[in-house]
Amino acid sequence: MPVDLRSDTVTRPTPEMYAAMQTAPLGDDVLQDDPTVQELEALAAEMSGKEAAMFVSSGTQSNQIAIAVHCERGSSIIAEEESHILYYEGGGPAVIAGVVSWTVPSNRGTMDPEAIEKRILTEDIHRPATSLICVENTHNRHGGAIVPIEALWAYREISDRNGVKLHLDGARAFNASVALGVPISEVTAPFDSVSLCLSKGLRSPVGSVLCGPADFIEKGRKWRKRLGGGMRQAGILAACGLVSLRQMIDRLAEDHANANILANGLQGQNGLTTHPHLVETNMVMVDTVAPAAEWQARLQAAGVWCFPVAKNRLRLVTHADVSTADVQNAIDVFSELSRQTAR
Ligand code: TLP
Repeated sequence: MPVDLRSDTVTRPTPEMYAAMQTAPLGDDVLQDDPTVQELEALAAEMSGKEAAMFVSSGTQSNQIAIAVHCERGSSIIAEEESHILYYEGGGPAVIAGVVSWTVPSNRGTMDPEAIEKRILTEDIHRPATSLICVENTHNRHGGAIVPIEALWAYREISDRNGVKLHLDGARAFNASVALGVPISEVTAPFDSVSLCLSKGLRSPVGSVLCGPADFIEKGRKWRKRLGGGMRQAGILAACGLVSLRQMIDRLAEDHANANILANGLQGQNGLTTHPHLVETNMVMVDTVAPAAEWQARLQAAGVWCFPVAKNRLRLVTHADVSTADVQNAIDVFSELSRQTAR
């Protein structure tokens, strides 16, 4: 079996999930009478401390619905320059909501509040006025880095002062909550809306939840339908989401520990640089002297799967289907390839 470190999205459903799928009471969620979806939405709203929630097909759909609801066409959003919303969502903000995107650089995902405030455009006949600030926590392209809670509250202050909304791409917000040892509601509290993924570290096969005020979620339902995201007997998937939220959160600590072992095991290997002290959750970024695509191909041939995220950078992600023994195996494979490189 290969050691699959490509993403925490690759996990297979657990036996509890298969059992829950078989027995979940179902309805038609477009007609809003699927009890299992309703149960999941109520639980997600309660855990995130928001009024309401909506089950959606993916993290991408969740973020894009949030932007479309918060923003008038021709207005603008501010997002971190390496954010998933801008980097990996197919230009969704321009195509779907019709907004201009301004970027702000960051220190490993944490934007300087002043830099955000400088980017805010007030209403004027010329300007695409700012509607929304987007934050990603943990931050994917910054290697699973945590944006500290104090920074989140600083963003809230700016939002309030300028009358703009604040959205969290919390695809991996549970990783932040577990690593910080705080309930998820502390990570989500500063935000107007929050997207939480069930199909990353939490092992569901499909699905995310978008959480926020009741009127925001109501408008979101129309956007979800418009985007083709109205799912019928969706309770079969929501049943897995309930298992995710009830049983899969605490175990994320194991993924974090494995990422730490991995980073320490790779440190100092020839042709590679890792920074174990920067590993805060379940990702390890490895800088390579040779092109990352070459490393990827050699690793794949040796049974270790991962993705390059830049010309000379590989991303390794730990998750429930990667054990500590698998991590050790991956370290040994890297070690052998790195010795060959040295010869
Ligand atoms: N990220 C995927 C890829 O799209 C890169 C991954 O393997 O990490 N927000 C963040 C921060 C994400 O990392 C992802 C998925 C999403 C949103 C989108 O979620 P999905 O894949 O459910 O649309």
